[in-house]
Amino acid sequence: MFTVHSIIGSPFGRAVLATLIEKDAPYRIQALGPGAHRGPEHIARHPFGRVPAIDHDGFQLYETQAILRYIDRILTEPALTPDGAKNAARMDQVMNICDCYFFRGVGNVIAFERVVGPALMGKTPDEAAIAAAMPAGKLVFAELSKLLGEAPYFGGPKVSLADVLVAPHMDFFTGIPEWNDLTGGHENLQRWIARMNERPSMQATTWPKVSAMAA
Ligand SMILES: N[C@@H](CCC(=O)N[C@@H](CS)C(=O)NCC(=O)O)C(=O)O
Repeated sequence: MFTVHSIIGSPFGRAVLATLIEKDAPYRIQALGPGAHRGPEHIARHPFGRVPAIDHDGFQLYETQAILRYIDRILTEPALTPDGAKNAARMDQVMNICDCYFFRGVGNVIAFERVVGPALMGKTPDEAAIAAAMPAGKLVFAELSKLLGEAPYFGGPKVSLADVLVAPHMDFFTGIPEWNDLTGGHENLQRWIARMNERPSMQATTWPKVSAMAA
């Protein structure tokens, strides 16, 4: 049994849940209340005060990429790491782009201001912050589109950890006014997120579904 400590709405937390669902693994969500990720109980689990963190039969782990790779190593079917060094390297590259350039500076500004802040804190979007983040967003979307090319998934013909990590971040953007500007000319990304959103792992981990599971 995997226990996933997360905040409802966290795209990293959603990536862990989606990976567990792709593997048909048993899990439960331990949702943290407002501010609890900075409280002593969670800091003991994750000294940097972030989510997600998992507990797997007493083994504790934080950092989403490490968690996804751990799950893929211990539950080997279906494999979520591509065969072949080049496709595996593309998967790794896209996962790092997600963490270093997509979430940081783009997702945590634009998706936060448009979706997460209003939903969780009743915040009014900071339009100036969104506008300032758009050049970085356009670069990230252009690069992801280039790396995806005509392949169905970032690691090639089969879904991989890269897709499961990026999709929850990208999904926030599909319903916001910036979507067309960010994906204009990158129709392969639009097709890719539609393909990902058809997967049971994404359908089972929408914000309302995770809220209901955590209740
Ligand atoms: N590198 C971390 C990033 C996790 C992260 O930034 N999570 C966000 C939620 S999506 C968080 O915990 N935010 C709370 C905060 O920054 O106070 C990972 O991959 O797990």
